[in-house]
Amino acid sequence: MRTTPFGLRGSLARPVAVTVAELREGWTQHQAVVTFDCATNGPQRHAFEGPLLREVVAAAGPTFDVRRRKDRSRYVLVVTGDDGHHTVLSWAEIDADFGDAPVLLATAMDGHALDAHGTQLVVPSDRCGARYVSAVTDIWFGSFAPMSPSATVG
Ligand SMILES: Nc1nc2c(c(=O)[nH]1)N[C@H]1C(S)=C(S)[C@@H](COP(=O)(O)O)O[C@H]1N2
Ligand SMILES: [Mo]
Repeated sequence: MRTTPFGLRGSLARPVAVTVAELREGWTQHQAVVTFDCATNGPQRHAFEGPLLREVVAAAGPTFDVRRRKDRSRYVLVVTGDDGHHTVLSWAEIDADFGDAPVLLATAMDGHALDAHGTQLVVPSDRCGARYVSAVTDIWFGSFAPMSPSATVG
């Protein structure tokens, strides 16, 4: 069980450690009732509550040029759980100008507070459960350059 905060790091002006209590108090809470499927456990239905991931990351000061959509479209997030399970989202999936997915960092599941367990990533648009990372320990935000740039970017 986790009582420690998760780290929010990467290309951010203000990298921070954030507790579930801070997620609850610092941002508007959104609700999502979701059904996701798992190859081994079958379908699951849960009610989650928590802030939008994009609002929590925005508060940490992403270093992209917020006025330029092409710049924003190059960023990704890597979300890691305490067992090492990790998954990737693109910033564009959750950016209101692109996919606008209401991805949450849950503070409660089915009415039970997640303070002791740690926050859980909630991806309501996913049909598969794999990205519902629980007991989150780290979120990394940043971008990659293509390994062998073959064209001028800009
Ligand atoms: N930290 C962590 N979160 C995780 C996983 C995991 O292995 N570790 N498995 C994912 C998968 S594959 C599914 S289907 C959902 C639900 O898994 P559960 O039935 O074990 O709760 O949790 C997701 N979140
Ligand atoms: Mo799964």
